[in-house]
Amino acid sequence: PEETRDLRVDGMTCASCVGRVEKAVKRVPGVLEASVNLATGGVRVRRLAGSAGDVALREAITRAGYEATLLS
Ligand code: 9UX
Repeated sequence: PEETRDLRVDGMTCASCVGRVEKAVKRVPGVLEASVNLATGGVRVRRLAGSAGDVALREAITRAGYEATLLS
């Protein structure tokens, strides 16, 4: 089964930021899809249930140079 996580990402200001964040999150094992909403500063992640941990998601975004907060 799949599950969805929403995170807020601070520091994204342009389309390249969106690409960086999506690419970074998609590289986390178990992640199926990552889509950023630049207007809201959110990223919705679809992943295999019980795969990538929330910490791994946050760290991937942090390593890409942005601040991430898990919302749900
Ligand atoms: Mo362009 Mo977005 O440098 O940080 S990638 S504003």
